[in-house]
This record gives sequence, structure tokens and C-alpha cells, in this order.
Amino acid sequence: MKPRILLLLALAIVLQACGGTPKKAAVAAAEPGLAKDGHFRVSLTWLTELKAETYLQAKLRFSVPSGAAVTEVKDLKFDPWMPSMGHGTVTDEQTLTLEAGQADTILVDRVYFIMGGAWDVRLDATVNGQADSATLSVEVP
Ligand SMILES: [Cu+2]
Repeated sequence: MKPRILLLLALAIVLQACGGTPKKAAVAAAEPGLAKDGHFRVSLTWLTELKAETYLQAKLRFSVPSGAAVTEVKDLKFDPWMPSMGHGTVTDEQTLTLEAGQADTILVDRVYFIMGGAWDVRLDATVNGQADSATLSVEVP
């Protein structure tokens, strides 16, 4: 009887340890908007209602982890990708404009999602001279 209780106890401990795994993974997951090498953070705001099969406008605001002012954003690429289906969308009509008087804010016009679902926006940028890339999750209704 006793070894059996010990076995159950051991099993309970093992199960508890397994239950902790998703929590650990969540901590390890990248912070939303943080570039993979940590050179910048970016936040995405939709200025038009988020939906598929229509042109959208987005606003990107960049910051750097040091807290220094963003003086230059260049070489920006805004590339939506649908990981579950392995395809992208049309990007050649996009226009990227610096918001007037704001070195850290870019307006992305004519963003187009060819279908609804879970998208990643793969974003490349050089911020204050440091090239990096970030991935932003977007759920398109
Ligand atoms: Cu798709």
C-alpha cells in the first residue's frame, strides 16, 4: 500500500511540473513589438477598421529600449504573412510616410490582407542606425 501512495505522490509531482511548462513558455516568449535583437520596440495602431479585402491604414510608432529619442527610421518593410497557410499578400501598393514632425512615427497606407485570419506582420526597420526586425500578430476578422 505504501509504495503505491508514494507512486501516486511522485506522479502528482510530475504532473504539477508538466502543468508549469506553459507558464515558463509564456515568460520566454518575445515581448510583443520588441525586435528580435532588441534594437527597437514598435507599436501598431490601425487607423481604419481592421478587415480583409480592403485597403487599410496603419500607424507604427518606434521607440528604443535605452529611452533615447528616435531620430531616424529607415529601410522599413511591412510584410504581412499568414503562417498557417504559408502565404503573404500584396504589398507593392503600400506607401510609407513619416508622420509630419514625428521622427518615430510612420504611416503605412494601402495595407491589404487578402483574407481574414491570423496574420504576422514581419517588420524590418533601421532605427537610429540599428537594423532589426519584429513580428507583430494581427487577427484579421
Ligand atoms: Cu490564407
